[in-house]
Amino acid sequence: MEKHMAQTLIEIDSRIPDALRVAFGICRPSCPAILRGQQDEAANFAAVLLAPRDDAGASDPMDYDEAEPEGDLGMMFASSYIKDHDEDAHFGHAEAGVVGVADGVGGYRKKGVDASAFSRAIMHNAYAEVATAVPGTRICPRALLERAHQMTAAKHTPAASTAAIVSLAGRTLKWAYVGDSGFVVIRDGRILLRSRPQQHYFNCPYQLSSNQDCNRLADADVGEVAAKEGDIVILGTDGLFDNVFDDEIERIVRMGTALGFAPENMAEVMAGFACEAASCDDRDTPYSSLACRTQPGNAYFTGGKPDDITVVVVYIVSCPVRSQI
Ligand SMILES: [Mn+2]
Repeated sequence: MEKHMAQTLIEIDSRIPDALRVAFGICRPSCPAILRGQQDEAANFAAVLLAPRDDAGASDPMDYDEAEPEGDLGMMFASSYIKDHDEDAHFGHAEAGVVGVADGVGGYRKKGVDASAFSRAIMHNAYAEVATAVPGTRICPRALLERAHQMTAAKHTPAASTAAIVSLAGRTLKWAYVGDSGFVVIRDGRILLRSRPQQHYFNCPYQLSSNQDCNRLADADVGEVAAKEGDIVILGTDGLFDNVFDDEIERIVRMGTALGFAPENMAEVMAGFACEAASCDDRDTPYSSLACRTQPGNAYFTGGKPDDITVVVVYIVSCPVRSQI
């Protein structure tokens, strides 16, 4: 079953490398300022790790003929969850090769409804389906999301939720999502592909609920891509993607990879960085950029969006790994 990581911000904060902090221009609000000498040291370290990639020697994709090894790939994953209103939910099952996130629509809170009810139930039901499936079953994210939605709606569960599920079926990554919970697939330090948020209008994502008039699975964005060993999938709610730009995600992943981060470290640092960005009021974020582009009167809006932040980090590995959170 999903496990809400009960880390405190201070715990996560202590594990964000100073080099990353310096490189991204964020300060540590809860700790003494880094001394100048240490800052220079951290900046130099960051410069080495975060140097722009030299693509001059990159191979032409059309020349790609590296022999792919036989056999299935596996996934290792870990999650980090930093609560705000505590309306996000997630699950994962390494043996089945599937992870998911959901984000309860906060508007229900104002109506006196438990805004986490649908997000938690749909992730619970998705996990229950996976856990009771015949071992070796290849999970179709769309079918799983549809089944979990049906089970959740059948009980007239209140509120609504966005959701995203990614699976590894053999050597293929598959996905399905509704709304602005999403994912990126990173290969060789670069985003290979990413989900595109589905919104009715600014800050109103597509959402699943028990109401038949709401969005349905027919609205889900689905797809698949051939996976490779070494690929990294970052699954997250909008608490991540509204506060962290794609190039920042790439740099954090490159730095974490260079430092030999396990998925746990990568998830914590990614979530911790998103949390700091969310609380800044003088940084550009994806949220502020979109607000500036689409909302009249917000031409100079800066800052992040405080929110629940869920990050699930998946490493694609050469052989199935039997572990789970
Ligand atoms: Mn959210």
